[in-house]
Amino acid sequence: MRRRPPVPAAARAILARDRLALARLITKVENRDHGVAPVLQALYPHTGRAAVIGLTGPLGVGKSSLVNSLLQLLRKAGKRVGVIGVDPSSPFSGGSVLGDRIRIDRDPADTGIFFRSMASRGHPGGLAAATREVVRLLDAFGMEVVLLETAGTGQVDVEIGAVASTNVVVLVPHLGDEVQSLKAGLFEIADVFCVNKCDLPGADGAARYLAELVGLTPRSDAWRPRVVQASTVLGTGIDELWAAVEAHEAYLRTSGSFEKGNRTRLEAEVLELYRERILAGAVAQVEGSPELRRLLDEVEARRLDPRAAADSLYERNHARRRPRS
Ligand SMILES: Nc1nc2c(ncn2[C@@H]2O[C@H](COP(=O)(O)OP(=O)(O)O)[C@@H](O)[C@H]2O)c(=O)[nH]1
Ligand SMILES: [Mg+2]
Repeated sequence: MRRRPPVPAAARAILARDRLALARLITKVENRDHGVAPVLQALYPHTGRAAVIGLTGPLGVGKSSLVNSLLQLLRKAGKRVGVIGVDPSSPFSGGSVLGDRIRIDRDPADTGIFFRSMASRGHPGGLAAATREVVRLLDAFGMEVVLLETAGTGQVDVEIGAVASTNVVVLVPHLGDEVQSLKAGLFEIADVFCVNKCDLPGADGAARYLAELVGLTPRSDAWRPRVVQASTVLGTGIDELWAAVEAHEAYLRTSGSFEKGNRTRLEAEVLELYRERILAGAVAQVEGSPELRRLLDEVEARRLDPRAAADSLYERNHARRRPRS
């Protein structure tokens, strides 16, 4: 048997609920610093307990507000909660989805809450991998629930949706353009629909429309997505929303779907990490090489187009052992 390597200090700090250590490790994970590998390895046996709940939907529907409302509810129930905001909308500033427009009402001394925003820039294809690792850090830290907010741009939501075991798709009464986002794959990932802002007119109609759509759309499992109405302004429907999330989590456990989904998630993660390593290695292999410089000279002189240059690099460096057809 392989001897277990010693547990790194940073991993011990996470298990001891050291918030500063958690923040530092998250930064390393975000930067795809491979140095965290031994820490993640040591923490892995301490993970798998947190419920990971995604909230997604178009910008401005009230996801952050709902996260805030759910936080109050969960904290009252004594649950420790981690929140991750994944923000594809501000690629340049790396600004946060959480805690800027919507004030989170939290007691700074409350150690049962941890927030983090992650910008989606700088994760070429690896955003889900980074998010999964951050979730795992929060899980090892002892968070019982991790809420994952993504800011509604279709592909990113679907990608991040694959990280959560239950996904809430948030919409508002006047569906309008948002029906488009349902077409962009959000409908398929929804386990629960939340019609937020039900203090505005039209909520009943939107909920009925969604329920009808749910009834018409076949799913690969036996879960029938629930449709709930909520208003963070009135404070209504938050209990129902959480009850619907818990019902789905319970369904996953009793039906065996959790294990199946978990295996799918783990497969996606391993493959994504594999892709990330291959990419990094393959690019590093040619970066700054005389061959690349020579090709660039050709491209610059317009004797070769960029795509042909990339093809040439690929052919010479990575396709050698493949039999030619
Ligand atoms: N009328 C109404 N407005 C809400 C409700 N929940 C959130 N809002 C408002 O909707 C806007 C966007 O909320 P936010 O939580 O940032 O949405 P996000 O972009 O989906 O995270 C803010 O101005 C909120 O005050 C609600 O239940 N009713
Ligand atoms: Mg938000």
